[in-house]
Amino acid sequence: MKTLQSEALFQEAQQLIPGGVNSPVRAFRSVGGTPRFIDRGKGAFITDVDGNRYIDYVLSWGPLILGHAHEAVVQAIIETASRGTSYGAPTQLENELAELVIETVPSIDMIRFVNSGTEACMSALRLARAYTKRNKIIKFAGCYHGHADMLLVQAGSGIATLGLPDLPGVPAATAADTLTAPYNDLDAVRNLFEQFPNDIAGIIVEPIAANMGFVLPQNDFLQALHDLCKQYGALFILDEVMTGFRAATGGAQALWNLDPDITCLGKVIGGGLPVGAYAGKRDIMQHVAPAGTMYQAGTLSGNPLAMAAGLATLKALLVDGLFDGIKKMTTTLVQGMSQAAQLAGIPLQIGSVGTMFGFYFLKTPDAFISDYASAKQVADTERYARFFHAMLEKGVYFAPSQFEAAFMSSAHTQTDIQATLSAVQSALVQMATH
Ligand code: KE4
Repeated sequence: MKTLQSEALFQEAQQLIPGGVNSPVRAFRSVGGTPRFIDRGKGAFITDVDGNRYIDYVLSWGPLILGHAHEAVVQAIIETASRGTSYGAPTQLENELAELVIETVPSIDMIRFVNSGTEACMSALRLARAYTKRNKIIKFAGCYHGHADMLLVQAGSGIATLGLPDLPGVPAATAADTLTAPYNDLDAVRNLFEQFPNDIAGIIVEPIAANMGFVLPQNDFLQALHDLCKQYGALFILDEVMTGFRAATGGAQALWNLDPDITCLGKVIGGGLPVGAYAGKRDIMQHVAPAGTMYQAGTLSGNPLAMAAGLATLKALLVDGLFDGIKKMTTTLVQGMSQAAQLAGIPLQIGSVGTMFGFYFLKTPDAFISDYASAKQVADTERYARFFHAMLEKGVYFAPSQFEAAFMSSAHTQTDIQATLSAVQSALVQMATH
């Protein structure tokens, strides 16, 4: 596969931008090789600057649930931009997207738009602290909620991928208010509440731990967390930046009948443009300035282009049957990959929820990954790296990290799934034999 253009651009980029990328996980550090510089995308495909074409299961890390350059999304951006790109003043588009999200996600009464998932989670925690007048928060090792100081403690995603040390640049005092527990370990959370019965403002959790790979909550873990929050007067914050409109149209909370106090959103609600949001119960959200006194602001928050892209995406996604079609495609691919691994005798832990999925190569066949410690211990990252490159060579683009999830779009077809599965089969056979 020719990669001369990507190599040249990567060389240049490394002189200009730290690590040559504007977000660490893009740098291929954990899988090796040269990151592909993408020239364009259409539907399920991306094409790099050397003309190599790939079936894309990263989809910009989740946002592009309709695939690349979807007609309705592109048209919405063009039309909106032709009237102006930003005003720093309210627009009707913000009301429309707010209304659509509130209608679709069961627990939400009010919403505030920001520009990223990081901003959404950071603001949600400030709100929980303002509302409860408490300082401590609980997060889970291996979960990632963006790069705000207090959320980098034992975080997942790029930190897990690169095996970075905890916290350069984060003051110890800040980290001290962030308590961590293993995902799926309710006793550890109970102990933290017993240790700090009146100090915990909230728990923030990914309903599917998809920044340490793909770990599902076990035995009512999430509802039990919410019950503990109620018992101790803390807020239950669901980080649905990734799972929102992906696990189900109403998010994981709709699927599993959860009723969080605050929900963080991002990715899909921006349709590929920068949008995040924190949202929740009216009496809590009314604490946010200028309605209340908890301050959060943003020059480009609610930006018309981003609102238009998000609206076009959600309107198309919510058409009857579309989401279920993507979900079926996801299930077909996951079942096929599981069968291919069994046939090749390669231990694989694979799962999906709605339109998102993830898989681990396991060092031992009987291992089961249920939290960050087991993910780091038994995930075969070497094998993942080999698989990643074998698939890249065959024109299939998965995440350049074992500790990330994968995503499906409405643009992927049965033909694409079959092509992916034949690439998976031959890659796994190749790997099993040497
Ligand atoms: P952003 O600030 O990157 O928009 O969102 C942060 C965030 C918050 N919560 C969850 C559950 C997330 O998955 C993310 C961001 N996800 C990563 C991929 N796992 C973004 C990719 C990257 O960092 O380049």
